[in-house]
Amino acid sequence: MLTQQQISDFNRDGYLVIEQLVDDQTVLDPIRAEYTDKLRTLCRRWAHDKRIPLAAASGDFHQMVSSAVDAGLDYFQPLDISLPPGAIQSHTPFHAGPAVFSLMTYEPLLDKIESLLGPELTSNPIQHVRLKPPRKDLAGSESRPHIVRTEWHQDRGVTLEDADESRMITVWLAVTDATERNGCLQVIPGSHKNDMLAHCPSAGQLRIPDSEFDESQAVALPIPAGGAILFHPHTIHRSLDNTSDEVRWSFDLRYNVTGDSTGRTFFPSFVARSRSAPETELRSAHVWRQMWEDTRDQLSDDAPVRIHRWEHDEMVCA
Ligand SMILES: O=C(O)CCC(=O)C(=O)O
Ligand SMILES: [Fe+2]
Repeated sequence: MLTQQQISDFNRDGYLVIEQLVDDQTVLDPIRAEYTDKLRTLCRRWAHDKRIPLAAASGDFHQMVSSAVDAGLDYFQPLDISLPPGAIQSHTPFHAGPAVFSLMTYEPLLDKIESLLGPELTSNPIQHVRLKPPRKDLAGSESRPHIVRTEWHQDRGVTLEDADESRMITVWLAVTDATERNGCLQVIPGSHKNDMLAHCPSAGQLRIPDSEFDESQAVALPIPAGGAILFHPHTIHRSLDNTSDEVRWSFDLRYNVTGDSTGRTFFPSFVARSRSAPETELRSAHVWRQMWEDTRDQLSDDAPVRIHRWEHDEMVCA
C-alpha cells in the first residue's frame, strides 16, 4: 500500500515516483527472458528469409533490436502487449506472454493502485511496451510514440470520450534504467488539476499546444530498472529522445475502477483485483492471451479502430 505521505504527494503533484516497485529477479528477469526468446524466434525467421544475417539471431536482446532496426524490420508490433490502432488483420502480431501477465497482476503493484483507486480494479487494455532504440539509429520518418520520443500529452487525451469520467491510473515501469540521456519521462507537476486539454495531431502523434501550459515547469523523472511512476490521466507528460547507445525499455500499464469505461472497449480488459468478489479476478495468463486472440479474430478485416477523438480542425491546432 502507499503511505499517507505518498498519497498526498500524488494528490498534490499528479504523479508519484516509486524507486523500487518490482523485484528484478522474480518479475523483470522472466520478462527479459520471455522477450529475448520471442525476438530470437523472429530473428531466426528473418535470417531464414535472408533479411538479416544469421549471426544477428544469436545476439543479446539489445543487439537483436539493433539488427532489426538496421534492416528496417518491425520488431515492435510483435512485442507490443496490445493490438495496434488502425487496420487489424488475422495475422497482426502482438505479445501476451505469461511473464507480462505476472507483472500486470503483481500483488505489490495492485496494492499501490488500490491505495489510489480503491479495491475494485480492472486492468485497462491501453497498455504498451516501449522499446526505444538510440535515436541516431532510427529512420527520420519513424514517429511511433513507442519507438521515438513522445510529445506532451495527457493520457485522457488518448482515450475515447466514453472514458472521460473514468477513474484511471497509469503505471510507467522501467525495465532498463531510465535516464535523461536515454529518454526518461518528463512531467508538469500539478498539471492534473487542469481539465483535459486539446490535443493536436502532429507528425504521427498527438501534442498539447505550447500555448496551453508552461513547459518551463517540466521535471525529468529518471528512475532505476524496477522503479515506476504512477500518474493521473490529466498529468501532462512526454518523454525525451534516446540519445544513448542502448535500447530504452519500459512498460506502461493502466488500471481503472471496475465498471468505469476503459476508453477502448473493443479491446479486452479484466478484473485484476476485487475485494468484494475475488472469484472474478483473472488469474490465467492463458485466458488473457486468448482474450486478445479472440479480439483480433473479431476485429480482423473490420473498419480500422479509432483510438482518439482529435482532428486537425481544433481551433487551437490551427
Ligand atoms: O514512455 C514514453 O515515451 C511515454 C509513455 C507515456 O506516454 C505513458 O506511459 O502514458
Ligand atoms: Fe502517456
